[in-house]
Amino acid sequence: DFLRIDHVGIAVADLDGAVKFYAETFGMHCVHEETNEDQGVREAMLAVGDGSGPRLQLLAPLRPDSAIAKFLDRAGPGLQQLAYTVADVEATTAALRARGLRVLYDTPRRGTAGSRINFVHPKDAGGVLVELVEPA
Ligand code: V0V
Repeated sequence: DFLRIDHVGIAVADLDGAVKFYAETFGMHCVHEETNEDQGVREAMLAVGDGSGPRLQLLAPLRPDSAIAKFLDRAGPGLQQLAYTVADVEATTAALRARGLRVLYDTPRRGTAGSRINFVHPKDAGGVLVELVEPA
């Protein structure tokens, strides 16, 4: 089951520049930064307000063949994904597959801060790349 919105992911070309823009323009600060070689991203998590709600994830590509680099080439910077917190990523994957949706990985991969993640193909979810996040 989907428990809540975990984060909203935004593709950016320049991570440091984007973090600075969000801080200076919207007063949001970075609470976590990490490089994920498997996903080919450098990412920053920003808290909104008191940080109790969903976060904003800024995603910059590490390499030209990464999902974020392809997204930037095709669509330019902007909203790339909507991520939901789930209790059990394998169970949610099985339930969505049973409903005929394509979930990308056979085995969950490593996401932010040791979470386990998977993705629903955007063509099977109304044009939205849906990420499933089981927190560490
Ligand atoms: C592609 N499409 C999208 C989209 N990416 N639509 C909405 N939102 C997106 N983000 C559309 C695209 O416009 C094409 O539509 C069609 O999908 C192409 O599908 P495809 O040929 O199967 O695939 P690609 O090569 O465009 O790749 C799309 C997928 C790829 C979703 C398969 O981006 C992927 O594997 N994403 C999962 C991994 C990821 O996004 N990692 C970065 C975040 P038309 O033109 O045919 O109509 S890492 C992360 O979130 C972490 C670490 C974390 O949260 O912990």
